[in-house]
Amino acid sequence: MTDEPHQYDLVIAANRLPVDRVVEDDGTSSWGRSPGGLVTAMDSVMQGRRGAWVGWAGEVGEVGEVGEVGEALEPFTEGTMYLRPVPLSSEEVRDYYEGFSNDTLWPIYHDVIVQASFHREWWRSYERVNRRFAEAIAEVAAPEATVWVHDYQLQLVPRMVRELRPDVRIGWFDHIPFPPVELFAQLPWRRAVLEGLLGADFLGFQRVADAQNFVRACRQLLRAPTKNDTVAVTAPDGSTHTARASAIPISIDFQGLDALARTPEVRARAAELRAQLGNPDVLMLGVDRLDYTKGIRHRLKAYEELLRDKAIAPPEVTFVQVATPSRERVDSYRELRTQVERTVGRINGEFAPIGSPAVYYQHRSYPRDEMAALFLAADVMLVTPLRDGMNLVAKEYVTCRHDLGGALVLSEFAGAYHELHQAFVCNPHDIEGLKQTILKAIHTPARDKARIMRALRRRVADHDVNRWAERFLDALAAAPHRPERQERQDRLDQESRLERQEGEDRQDRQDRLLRRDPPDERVRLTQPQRSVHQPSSHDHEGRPSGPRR
Ligand code: ADQ
Repeated sequence: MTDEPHQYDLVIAANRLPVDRVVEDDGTSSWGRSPGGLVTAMDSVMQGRRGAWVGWAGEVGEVGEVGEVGEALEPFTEGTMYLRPVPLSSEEVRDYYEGFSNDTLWPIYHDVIVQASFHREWWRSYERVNRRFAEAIAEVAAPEATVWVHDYQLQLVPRMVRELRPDVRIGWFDHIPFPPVELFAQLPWRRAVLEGLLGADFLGFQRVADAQNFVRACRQLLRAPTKNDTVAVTAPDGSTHTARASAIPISIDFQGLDALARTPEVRARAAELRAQLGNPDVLMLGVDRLDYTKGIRHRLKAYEELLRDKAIAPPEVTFVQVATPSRERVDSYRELRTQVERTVGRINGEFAPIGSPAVYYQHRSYPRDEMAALFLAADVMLVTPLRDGMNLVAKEYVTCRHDLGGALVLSEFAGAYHELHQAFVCNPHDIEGLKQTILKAIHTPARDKARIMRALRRRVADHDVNRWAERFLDALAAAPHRPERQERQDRLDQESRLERQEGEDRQDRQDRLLRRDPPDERVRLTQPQRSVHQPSSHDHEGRPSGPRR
């Protein structure tokens, strides 16, 4: 492939290119593909097409005049994909990326868990970088190509591309939540953002509520005519089109990860990890980017209280928290790191005997096989975000549990909850409820947990990342109409859900009769206990456990 313009019929645009620079021992460096579901999915949809990916390579240009960018990296080919780097200056990394994307948009789109910062120079940088992306896309896209733009860093790109290349079909996918209009309205540049997005023919969101929030924002803030999931758009030049917004939840490469977790090496490593941790009865695990949206502090608070209540104790119960370094130059992230590390120190200082930490804290990244081993080793996976677009960790955990072991504690504020609602569901703001849910995840009988795990795995296997990508591209091709395949599939999904529900209800009734569970038993914390205690089959809201919700 060469870098001749206008020849790629599928163009992906995302803030980052799917590659990382790999530095060898002798100091030479090359580009290696970064692992991840998105890349796998894009690989599969690019089969038989000429595909290009436009994004920042993570290299920072020289400090200089605003707008001056470092030496542009030459385009290159990786596997089947043509990669077109978009250069950023260090000021742009600061203003467009760390500033506007991560300190203005990120907080607003995540329920303002921390205060958003508004700076006009950040906005100008965001506009400028979005234009650079749009120009690069317009340059590589073939006539009538499909352009798929990803995420909140590139919300102005759809309209800019439309103006430059009215012949192409434009889709945008939102990896994070789209906020309710009351929060979105705080953004001083709210109109420009909505107008930017409305350059797309189709907009995909993680949840139905996100798509609805977007359509409502268009109606209320732009006074745009809307009908169900569509918005009628009139551009400044008088041209019109209809944009459609719908939920298409992202997923992971189920087959690939499942196969990895079944390898003898990963199984052996999982056993080795447990042994290194002192073979606890219960190993709890948290895996997150170190981000205030992930609810790490709430999780630690609940865990600390359980230790104080003597409901659990090391070495029988222990907790590994893996926190990937993230956005370390943004103040709120630095503060979070300090708070988390202080709390971990306090918990270990107060509750852990010498040689048996209550929390193992790992502030680093791991390769995929090590992550798979950790997932396979963990009895209870704590996914407790305060707000999360999807949360792939929840899906990765159940994918690795081919042994049907383990229990997933999942926040109802993660997009994943809408697909994995059979998990041990919690509201992370309710510390008492979170404690109860953790205990319930520990104590539910293995047979019931296996049944839940089977249902969760089935969902992820049926809705993997390839299916997500296909659904998105189908929806984009058919927009503003619903694709036929989607309508048919929705009908099938609903039928099989109803059938499954009936079967599970029957099974649950039988189980209850056999066990004669009292209908409203709660896990009690009042009796001090050394470690693991009596199982209960009901969660903190008194609902029966199992795949019913
Ligand atoms: P993120 O907020 O980055 O993504 P998430 O969905 O949890 O979050 O994905 C994180 C990924 O990083 C997972 O694949 C996980 O395994 C990996 N990871 C985490 N810690 C790691 C470590 N220490 N070492 C190695 N790998 C690690 C955004 C949105 C999410 C949405 C995704 C995809 O915020 O809500 O699910 O995009 O759309």
